Amino acid sequence: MSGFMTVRSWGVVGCAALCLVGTSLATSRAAETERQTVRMVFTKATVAGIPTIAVTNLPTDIIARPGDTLIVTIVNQSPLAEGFSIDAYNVRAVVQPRATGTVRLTALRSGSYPIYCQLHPYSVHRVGTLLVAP
Ligand SMILES: [Cu+2]
Repeated sequence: MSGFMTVRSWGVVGCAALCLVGTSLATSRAAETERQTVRMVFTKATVAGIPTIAVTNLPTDIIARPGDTLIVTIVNQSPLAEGFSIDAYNVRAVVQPRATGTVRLTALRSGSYPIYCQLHPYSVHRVGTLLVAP
């Protein structure tokens, strides 16, 4: 990224050629390791007079860049074991109640991938997204 900024700082002289060089440098950046922490937050709610629970991953969505490695630390604040799945990367973790787990994804590919709990997929969770974009 710093190479791109250096090229851009030369000004508008020869902008077309320089911008092409700058774009090339920007897209060929070295892969990095990105870290994200997701907290699984447990709440009690009442729906139509019926006590129920909800578990929300915060942040719900994760954004990362292609080619990078992503390390996600999952802090489970729920009194239940919770799952953390991303099918496209064969991630299917289970984090015990009040515990912390880690998943590692390498060579990220552009696209959007659902993040969900495989233990309670249809009831108490809101599905999130891993967005991989330049
Ligand atoms: Cu769950």
